[in-house]
Amino acid sequence: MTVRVGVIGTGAIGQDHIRRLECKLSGAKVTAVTDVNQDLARKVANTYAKQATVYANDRELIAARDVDAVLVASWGPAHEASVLAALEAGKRVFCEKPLATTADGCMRIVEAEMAHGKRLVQVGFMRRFDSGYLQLKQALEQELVGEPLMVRCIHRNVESAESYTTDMAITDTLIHEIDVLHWLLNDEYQHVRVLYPKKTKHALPHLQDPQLVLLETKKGVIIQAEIFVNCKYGYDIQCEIAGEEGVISLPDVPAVRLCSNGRKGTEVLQDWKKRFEAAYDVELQAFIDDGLKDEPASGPSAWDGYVAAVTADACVKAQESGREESIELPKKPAFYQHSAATPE
Ligand code: NAI
Ligand code: NAD
Ligand code: ISE
Repeated sequence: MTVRVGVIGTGAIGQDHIRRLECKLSGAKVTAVTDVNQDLARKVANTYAKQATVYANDRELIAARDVDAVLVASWGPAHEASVLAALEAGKRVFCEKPLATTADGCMRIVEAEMAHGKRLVQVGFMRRFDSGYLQLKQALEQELVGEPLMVRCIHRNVESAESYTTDMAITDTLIHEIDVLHWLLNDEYQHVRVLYPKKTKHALPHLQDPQLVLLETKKGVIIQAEIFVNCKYGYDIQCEIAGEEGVISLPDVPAVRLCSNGRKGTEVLQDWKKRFEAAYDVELQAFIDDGLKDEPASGPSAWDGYVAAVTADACVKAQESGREESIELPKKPAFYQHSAATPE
């Protein structure tokens, strides 16, 4: 059996996902694509999925009889409408982060999915599938460092586009730490503060970069997360957890060590594509496997998307106020209590 996938948004990550569905993963085939930029959609279909039909918009793609599941990789503000339309049609949907750009939008998706009665949505929080983060999770569960006390994270990008704004440091970038850290720590966020250090000369006038986000969890763990999206030297993701009995850190990506011309060192990756390539493969294969078995979606859920959005809203509020802001979440509905791929 094959899951026939329709892809909405054929930009950077849409193309990447089409390639992995067509060439790397098993049990899937891309039968449809669309993009508001129709020329791009045609070009991408022609390059990576010649058999796919190019649709004029997301609605026509979702309605297509040869589309069993939908993958949303358009820009963030378009996600909610496509996900709600897929749910209305009763189709599985893998949605890149953010699930929606507002907490209310995520809640509308949560409500639509609960009304449908079966989990159909998986959010593209791929770090939960990354072997390094999984090793950290296992080490915490085995109590190798005892109770976690403090976390230090780094999320650096080489440079940001002109369209990237100060709030996107939270909603587009920190959103990955927001998702993965509460899952790692098995804890909930309580307060947040955002500090603005001296601004880099490489950031455009409208962008505050770097930023330092201080999150406190209900169990009292303090997280210090640096977001620096014009760091120039490379794509760098770090995470260190200090516990009562020791410290654990995210493993570095294996890379050849080169000694030459009086220097010793390794190459630094330049973007997210290679850094999380294996995690993207595993997250999408999990989505396809759930479809093949006709089981509820087991990856990061619409509720996880909602938790991330509520937390991101509080972080943006803290950016604007310069003060500590609280993060308040309603109780997790029973519908979302169990999730095989993302143990709580
Ligand atoms: P992109 O700008 O390269 O591609 C987005 C594409 O969507 C564009 O081709 C655009 O024309 C199209 N599009 C926008 N609205 C649309 C709509 N309503 N219907 C159809 N097509 C539409 O952006 P990129 O980098 O591919 O990002 C796409 C999504 O993937 C974003 O939500 C982003 O946050 C997420 N992303 C996730 C990453 C991860 O590590 N999980 C990494 C990069 C992006
Ligand atoms: P992109 O700009 O390269 O691609 C977005 C594409 O969506 C563009 O081709 C655009 O024309 C199209 N598009 C926009 N609105 C649309 C609509 N309404 N209908 C159809 N197509 C539409 O962006 P990207 O880097 O590929 O990012 C896309 C999404 O993926 C974003 O949500 C981003 O946050 C997410 N993303 C996630 C990761 C990750 O690590 N998980 C990495 C990159 C991007
Ligand atoms: C991008 O959308 C991603 O999701 C990347 O993982 C992140 O590093 C980058 O900052 C975002 O813009």
